[in-house]
Amino acid sequence: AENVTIALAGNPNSGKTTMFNALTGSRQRVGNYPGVTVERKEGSVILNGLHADVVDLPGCYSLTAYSMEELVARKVLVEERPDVVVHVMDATVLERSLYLGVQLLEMGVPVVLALNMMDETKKRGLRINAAKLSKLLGVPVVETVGRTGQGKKELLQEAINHANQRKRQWLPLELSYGPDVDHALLDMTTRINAAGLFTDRQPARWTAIKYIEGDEQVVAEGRKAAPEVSKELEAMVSKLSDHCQKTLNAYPDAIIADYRYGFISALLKQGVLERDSLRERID
Ligand code: GDP
Ligand code: K
Ligand code: MG
Repeated sequence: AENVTIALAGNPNSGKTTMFNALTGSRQRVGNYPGVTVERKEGSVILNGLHADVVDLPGCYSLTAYSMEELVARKVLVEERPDVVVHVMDATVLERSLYLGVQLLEMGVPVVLALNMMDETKKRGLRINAAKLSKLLGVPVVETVGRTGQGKKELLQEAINHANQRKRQWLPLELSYGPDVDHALLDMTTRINAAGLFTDRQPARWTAIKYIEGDEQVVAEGRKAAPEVSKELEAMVSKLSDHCQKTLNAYPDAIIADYRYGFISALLKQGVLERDSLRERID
C-alpha cells in the first residue's frame, strides 16, 4: 500500500519543524519550491509499524494570498492534495491558532489538530478540553509537546486513521458570515458550480470566499480560466462591497474575519478553554 501523505501546517513558531524532526528524525530531504526562495522540507516516518510521508509547510496565518509562505502552503494543499493536514498549533495562543484552523476546515481538507506546547500551556494555568474541542469541530485533536516528542505517536496514528476515513474527500466547514455576505456567497457558489470553475480541485464556496477576500491569485487564475465568469463574480463582489460599506461601514473581507473570530470565541466559551485561578496555580 502507498504511504499516507501528511502535511504539517501552522503559524510561524508553532513548532512544526520541531514536530517534523521528532517524526522523521534523519529521514529528511530539504529542497526549494520552484521559483521561490521558500524552503521545502520532506521526510518519511516509520513508527511502530506506521508509515507516512511528511511535508513541513511554510508557516502562515491565513490561506489567502497575503504572503509567499501562504501562497506556497495553499498551493501544496490544492495541487498535491495531501491525505491529511496536521495543524500544529501553539496551544498557549489557542484563539489565534484556530484562525488558521478554521480556514483549513473551510477549505475542506482532512484536518487533525495538534495542541502543541502543552507543557507551556499547563505552566500558564490554561486548561484546554481537547475532547470537547474535537467534538465541537468534528476533527481529531491530540495534545503534544514537540520538544520531547510527547504525543507524536498518537498524532501519527490519528492522522493516518483520519486520512483513511476521509479518503482525500474534502468536506468544507460552512460558516455563516451574516445575511448579506451569505446571500452573495450563495449566488457566487451557484455561478461557480454551473461553470465548473476550479470545482475539480477546490470547493466552489471556497473559491467564492477567495473572490470576496480579494485574493489576487485566485482572481487572476479565474480570469485566465474563464474570463466571462470571473467578470460576473467580480461584479457580484463589487456590489456586495458597496452594499456592506453603505449599510455596515465595513468591507466584506473584514466581515468574514469578524465572523470567523466570533465562531472561534463562541467555541472556546463552550468549556474548551479555562484559566486556573491564581490561587489554584500557587497550590
Ligand atoms: P515552526 O516555526 O513552526 O517550525 O516552529 P519551530 O519548530 O521552529 O519551534 C519554535 C520554537 O518552539 C522552538 O524554540 C522550539 O524548540 C519550540 N517548541 C516546539 N515545540 C515545543 C513544545 O511543545 N513546547 C515548548 N515549550 N517549546 C516548543
Ligand atoms: K521558526
Ligand atoms: Mg519551521
